[in-house]
Order: sequence, then C-alpha cells, then structure tokens
Amino acid sequence: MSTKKIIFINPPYERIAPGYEFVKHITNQSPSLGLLHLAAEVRLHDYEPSIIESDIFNLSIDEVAQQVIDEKPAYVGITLFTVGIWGAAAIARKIKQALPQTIIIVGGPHISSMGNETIERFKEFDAAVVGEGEKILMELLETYEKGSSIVNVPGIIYRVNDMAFRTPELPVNKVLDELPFPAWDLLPDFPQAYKPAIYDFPRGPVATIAASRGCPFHCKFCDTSTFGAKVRHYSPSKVFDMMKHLHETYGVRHIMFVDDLFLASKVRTEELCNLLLDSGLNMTWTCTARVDTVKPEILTLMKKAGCWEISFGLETGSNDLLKKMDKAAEVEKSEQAIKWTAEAGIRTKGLFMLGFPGEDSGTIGQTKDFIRRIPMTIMNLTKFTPYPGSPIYRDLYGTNIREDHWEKMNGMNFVWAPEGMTVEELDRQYQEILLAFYRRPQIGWYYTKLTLQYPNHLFRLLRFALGFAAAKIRSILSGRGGLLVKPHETHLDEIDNPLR
Ligand code: B12
Ligand code: SF4
Repeated sequence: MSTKKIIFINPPYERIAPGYEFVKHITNQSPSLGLLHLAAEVRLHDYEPSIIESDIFNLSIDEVAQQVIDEKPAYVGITLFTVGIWGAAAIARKIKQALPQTIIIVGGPHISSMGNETIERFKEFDAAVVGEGEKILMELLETYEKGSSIVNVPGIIYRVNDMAFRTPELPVNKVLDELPFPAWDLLPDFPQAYKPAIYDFPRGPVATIAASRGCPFHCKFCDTSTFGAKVRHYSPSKVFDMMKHLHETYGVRHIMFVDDLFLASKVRTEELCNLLLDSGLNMTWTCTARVDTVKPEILTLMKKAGCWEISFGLETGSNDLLKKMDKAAEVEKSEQAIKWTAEAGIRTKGLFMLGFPGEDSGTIGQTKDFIRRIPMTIMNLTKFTPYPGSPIYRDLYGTNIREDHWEKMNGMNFVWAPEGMTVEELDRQYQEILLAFYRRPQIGWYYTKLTLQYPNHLFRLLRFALGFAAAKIRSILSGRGGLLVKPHETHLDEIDNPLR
C-alpha cells in the first residue's frame, strides 16, 4: 500500500425521480470542481491523487468500491452533497471491510452544514473537513502520515467513543490566486465526458471554473455554509490564464462559471472581458448573476467578450414570496434585468423554484404570468427542497435532523409541501408551469433554429426521446398505464409536513 496514494470519489446519487432515468441524457454532467482543486493541492505535496466520477460514468456502489479496493490507497476522500450521503456511506463501508487500514475522509456541502451528525451516524467515515478543503486536508494528511493525533488539526470533525468533536476553524485562503489550477488532467476522458445540460452551451468541449468563492446574501433556501458570506476572487488575469490553459491544452471552447455571484465585482468582470477581447481567445462562456448586478454597459461588454448566457435566480413571479425568501430582489427589477440582457444579445436563463413556504395558487398564477411576459430563452424549475445548511431548514425543522429524505434532496422531488397544498397538486403545477413556457410557438421556433445552428445537441435529444419512449412502453406493458413513477417507488405517502 503506497502511503501517498489518495483516491477522491464523487459518489453516485439519485439525479432524478425514479422512473425518469432517461432525463440523464439531457442534464448537466459536470465533474466535482472541489475534488479537482483538492487533487491539485495534494499533488503539490507529493501525494498521488486520482479521481472517480461515479455518476458521469454510471458506476454503481459496488463498482466504485471495487475500483478503490483494487488500488489499495492509504486515503480515500469523498465529496458529500446531502443527496449523495447514503451512496457514499455504502461505498465507504465496503472499502473499510476490505481495507481496514485505509483512512476515509469526507468533506463538501453536507459536511459544512451537518458534519457532526454525519460523523456520529456513519462510523465508516474516519474524519471530516469543514468548509474550504485545500489547506485543512493537507494538514490532516500530514498529521496522519506522522502518526500524530488529529485532534489539533483545525477545521475538522473527528469521533471519540461515538461522539463527534469539532476543532476550531482555520482562516480561509484569502488569495485564491495562490491555489494551483484544478487538476483537470486527472479526470478520466476529460473534457469529452463532461457536458452541461442540453442547449446550455453553444458547442463543446466545456469546462467549469469557480472564479470566486462565497456569497454575502442570505436567501432562505440556499446553503452557503461551505464558503460563507465573504466573497473572495481570483484575479482576472488568473481566470484568463485558466481559460487559456483549458483552451490550449484540451481544446475547451466554452466555460461555465459556477460562482454564486460572478458579477459581484463589476471592475473584475470588466477587466476579464478586456483581457479576453485583447487576446482574441474566442471562447464562449456562461455565468450566474443577481438581477441587481447587471446594467446595459457591462452586458454589452460581456457579450463582446463571449458571454453566451446568464442564469438569474428569479425564483417566482410574486414579490410577497421573494420577501419571504429574503431574496432582496423584486419582480420589476428582474423583468428589467432580463430585458437588458436579451437586448444585449445574451441568452437569459431563469432559475425558478416551486413550493417555497407561502406558495399558493395565487403566487403560482403570478409566476406563470411572469414567465410568459419576460424575454427568457430557457428556464429551470426546481422543486423546493429544504437543504441542510439553508436558513429555511432551521425554520422548518428546528434542530430536528430529517435524514429520512436525504437521498431525495436533488431538487426533483417534493419532500415538503406548503400549508394548504398537496404534493400531488405541486407536481401538477410543476408540469403546467414548464408547459406554459416551453409550449409557446416562439420558444419552439427558437429551439429549432438553435438545433440547426448547433446540431451537436440533436444526438442527446434523440437519446432522451428514445429513453422516454422506452420508459412509456415498459410502463404500459407492465400494466402501469404509461405512468413513469412506479407506485412502490414514490415516497409521497411518507411525507410528513411538520407545519400541517
Ligand atoms: C457547480 C454546482 C453543481 C454542478 C457540479 C456538482 C459537483 N459535484 O460539484 C452540478 C450542476 C452537477 C450540480 C448538481 C447538484 N447540485 Co450543485 N452546486 C454547484 C455550485 C454552484 C458550485 C460547486 C462548486 O464547484 N464549487 C467550487 C468548489 C471548489 O467547491 P466545493 O465543490 O464545495 O469543494 C470545496 C469544499 O466543499 C471542500 N470539499 C468538497 N469535497 C470535499 C471532499 C473532501 C475529502 C474534503 C477534505 C473537502 C471537500 O473542499 C473543496 C475545495 O475548497 C454549488 C454552490 C457553491 N457555491 O458551492 C451548488 C451546490 C453545491 N449544489 C447543490 C445541490 C443541492 C445540487 C443538487 C443536489 C441539485 C441541484 N439543485 O442541482 C445536484 C446534485 C449533484 C451532485 N451530488 O453531484 C447545493 C448543495 C446543498 C447540500 N447541502 O447538498 C449547493 C451548495 C447549492 C446551494 N447553495 O444550495 N451542482
Ligand atoms: S441564492 Fe444566490 S444570492 Fe442568494 S444566497 Fe444563494 S448564492 Fe447568494
């Protein structure tokens, strides 16, 4: 067993509702950028990292565990979203049974929000790293290597006699520029295997970059526990260097910026745009923004510098609901931002949410009107999910731990329903809202033109359509009358609404 070998795992998780597996052909298949950053950091210190991307390569729990067992690493690092916790624990259990000496370390958003509970409950994890991982993981590995006690390593959670203990936090990396580039070279089949959602990019290959970390807002549904409220940025020149490296080394033609607030600093955005324009790099890119951070001048510059699409967290067409979400935004401002973006020639993606506490038929009606009147080109509708780490989780459940629905927390299942609404009604409204947007002739025409312009999307669309047809036929043949969710697989009956 090499004492320097560490395997990082992005575990499998339920991407969609059971019965809808074919949707995977058109959804976002981005790698874990967190693991790429960690792998780059440990490699600087002579460790030998590798990465397993379970979901992208359709690897089962057994297959992932077996790959690790065959390699006999000294360490395993697993990234944890709430939705992936059960899969991750099952993999860790199998590894521990075969390789009891291998140390299993976990980190990621679920640990930043629910670390103590996770370490107490899942004995197969040896230690957890809270928040930003690079520095802490290195200190932890070096402590293990020296054979010293880990209780003095900052920013971790460890277990003694079934109880979890947390050490004081380590200050975060103030200067992101000091971090090495993410280890894209370690990703199997990069960049070809990693595709964003269909129609969410003009042409590949595509890679992701986080040009900043942190968000100062406190929207109630959002889990910001990993990087906190203070925004830290890479310098524009370092971001530009990353883009150039990806383009020249891997032929990447499109970048998806995954920052919470890409436009938090107008000055930095301008600087990056100017660097891109002067270089003639000719890459396209997408980013997310709050509606209050865009103005016509910056949008015009962004368009010139290759910006193809901006995602806005619009959430709802109701100002009352926006207030309840602590979104610090108004429908009128959203409408203005979407118009300006469309006028600048940038595609607009609206991110909406259905079922937040306070949602009712009135607010749903306002959302339907809103999406019909704004010049939006693509929309995402999430089923409201109280993620651990979000303020609403505490409002709804207090300090109760609701681990029973963790594996459903992928934004595609209603695990909670607002007062006066049932999950069945929400599911019906979910489809109606999407249809209200996508059924309009101008949207159909827009996507036809887009497909002709970028035919690379057609293949995925065909696989999706064939998958859908096969699922329907299977359902009819098995006597389920075309219903895609199998009755025994639905968790709807188990839903226990604490406010009802
Ligand atoms: C890009 C992104 C995606 C991508 C890529 C996912 C991926 N595996 O990384 C896609 C589109 C696939 C995706 C899907 C989902 N996402 Co997402 N996503 C993001 C986003 C916007 C950025 C993530 C990122 O790259 N950050 C930058 C990197 C550097 O940070 P990082 O991954 O957190 O890693 C650092 C630390 O967490 C830590 N760390 C992480 N793993 C490990 C492991 C070890 C061993 C150690 C020591 C440390 C460590 O160290 C890393 C370096 O500092 C975040 C929001 C955010 N600001 O983080 C949401 C976010 C992570 N997603 C979220 C959710 C809910 C989802 C989905 C469940 C549903 C959805 N709504 O889309 C799915 C599930 C996906 C899955 N299990 O892989 C939530 C997670 C909440 C939670 N408690 O689970 C977040 C926090 C959004 C939010 N604010 O609520 N997502
Ligand atoms: S939704 Fe966006 S603006 Fe609100 S807290 Fe989350 S990342 Fe920040």
